[in-house]
Amino acid sequence: MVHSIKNRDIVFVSDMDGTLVPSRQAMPLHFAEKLVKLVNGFHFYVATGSDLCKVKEQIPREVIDNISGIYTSMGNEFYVHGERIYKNRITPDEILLNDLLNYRSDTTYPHELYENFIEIRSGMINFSVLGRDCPFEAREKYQIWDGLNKEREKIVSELSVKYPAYRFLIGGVISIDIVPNGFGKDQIADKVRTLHPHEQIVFFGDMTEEGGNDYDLAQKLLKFGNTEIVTIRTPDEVLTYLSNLTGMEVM
Ligand code: M1P
Repeated sequence: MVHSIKNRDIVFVSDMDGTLVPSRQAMPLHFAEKLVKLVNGFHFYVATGSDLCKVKEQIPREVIDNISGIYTSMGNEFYVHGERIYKNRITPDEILLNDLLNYRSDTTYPHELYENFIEIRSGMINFSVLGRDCPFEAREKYQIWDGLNKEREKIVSELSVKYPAYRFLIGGVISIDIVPNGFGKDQIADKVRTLHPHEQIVFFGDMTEEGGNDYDLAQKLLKFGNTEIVTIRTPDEVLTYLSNLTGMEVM
């Protein structure tokens, strides 16, 4: 059984927040067990805007140890079984950082704000007007408010015009991922295609539409060809897809 799966020559690449787990939540153990069974014999990579610290909070060790690798911080770091293979560095633009401070002080969001609102990661910045150190209830409250008031969309469209050398992307539910051109998730397409020049690549992502932080990666993979993009609405859809493909009943 495992032998026939290995011969299928498919490589999976999957976003994390909103795709394998609801944003910033931990993967339940029963989900992790099913995922490990379903991807046994395949190459499976995680491609996330988040950093390793958050990945470890959300993805059980059993999954991390059994998949091919994890691209974190939009592909600016790469880990295999927890060991770092490379890391990119950038020097954040001071004027841009100042603009982010102004968006934070000028927000019309009517509730409490929290700390850690500019998180500088390898090769990228994550900006959240609300602040990353918020409790889950505040995250939900901001998500609803932002859905009505479009604060993140407005920031993205203004900053995209002012800083054409950067990409501003909505990934999760409270923040914006910011990368200099060339340091975005699309770099993961180059890396995975180089590692697997002939295999079919299947990409799972929830933000594959234009403006979402999976879009550039999806488009680059499509450009290389021999790729399927699977837009995910809930993590169970990943298991259903894998289950249908492998013929394994694990639901
Ligand atoms: O992958 C994109 C982002 O997903 C989450 O965003 P939020 O906190 O806005 O829901 C986080 O994991 C964030 O770190 C990540 O960049």
